[in-house]
Amino acid sequence: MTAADVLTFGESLVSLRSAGPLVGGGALTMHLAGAECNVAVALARLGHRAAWVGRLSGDELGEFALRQLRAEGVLVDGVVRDPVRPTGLMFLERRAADVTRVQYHRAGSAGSVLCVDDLRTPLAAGARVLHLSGITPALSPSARAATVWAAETASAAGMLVSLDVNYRGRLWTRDEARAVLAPLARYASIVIASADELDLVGEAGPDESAAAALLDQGVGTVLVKLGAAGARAYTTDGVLHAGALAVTAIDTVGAGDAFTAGYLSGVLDGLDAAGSLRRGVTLGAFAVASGGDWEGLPRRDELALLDGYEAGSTIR
Ligand code: KDG
Repeated sequence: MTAADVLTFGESLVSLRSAGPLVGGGALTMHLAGAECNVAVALARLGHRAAWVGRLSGDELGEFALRQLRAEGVLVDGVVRDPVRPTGLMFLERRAADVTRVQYHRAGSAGSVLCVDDLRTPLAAGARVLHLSGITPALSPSARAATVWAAETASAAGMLVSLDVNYRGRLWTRDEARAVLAPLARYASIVIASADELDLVGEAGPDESAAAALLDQGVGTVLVKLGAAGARAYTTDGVLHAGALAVTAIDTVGAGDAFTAGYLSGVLDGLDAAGSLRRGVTLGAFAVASGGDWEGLPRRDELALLDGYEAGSTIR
C-alpha cells in the first residue's frame, strides 16, 4: 500500500433515488453514496491520490460500490469485503421539488462494523491528510473506536486531520454526537461544520465565538458552510468569506462533501485559505448544479467552467 494525499474511511452506501414520493412506488435509480467516499471521488477527479477504506458486502451491491470507486480512480487497496453482512442502503426520496427525505437501511451493515484493525495498514502507509466525518462514529462502537484511534494516531504522526461534523439526526442524538465529536475535534487541524453543527464540536453561540473557542484549543482552520450564502473560514489571521457561485440548484445532497474536498484540494495544492475556500465553494456549486452526490463534480480542467456562467449556456 502506498501513501495517499488524503486517506478517508467510513461507510459507502448504495443510494436509491426516487423522482417522487416513495409511497407511490415507481422507478429508483442506483448510485454510490457516503460522505467520505464522496470526498474521495471529488479529490480523485481533481488528480489527487485519494484512498477510501471501509467494509463492503461480498455481493453485487458491494461489487457495484467498489467498481464505482475504482472507476473514479479512488485507491481501494484497504477495502474489506464482508461475506455475510449487507452493504447499507439509503433511500433518497424527492418528496417535493425542494425537499428530499432520507431513509436508511444500514443497521448491521458491513460498513457499520468497521474497526481499528481495518485502519492499521492504511494509516501506517501514511497520507498528508486524514479526513474524518462525524457520521462514522455514529455507526457502531467499533466504528467509533476506529475513528478516535485514527484521529489520535494520525495527529501523533504529524498528519493533518480534517473533521467534517456531518451531524445525522437519524443516527444519534445531538447530545450523543457532542460527547464524541467535541473530544474528536481536539485532534483536528481543520474542522468543517454547518452553522447549526458548531455547538457539537465547540461551545454554543454565534459562529464567531464557537470558531474562536475551537481556534483557542488548537484547531488551525474552522470552515462554516452557509449553503446558498457560501462559506466562511476562521483562522488565527481572521475571517474570510466566499460567496456561493450562482447556479441553478438541482440537488443539494453531497454539496457539503464537495465543498470539503475542494478546500482540501486547495490545501494540497498549496493555495492560501482564500484560494482553498474559493475551490471549496466552486466544488459545492458543481454538486448543487447536478444530480447525484458526486456525479457532476469537475475534473481539474473543468474547474473554471462555472465562472461567469450564464443560465442556459451551451459551450460549442
Ligand atoms: O453528504 C451526503 C451523504 O450524507 C450521503 O451520501 C450519505 O454519508 C451519508 C450519510 O450517512 O448520510
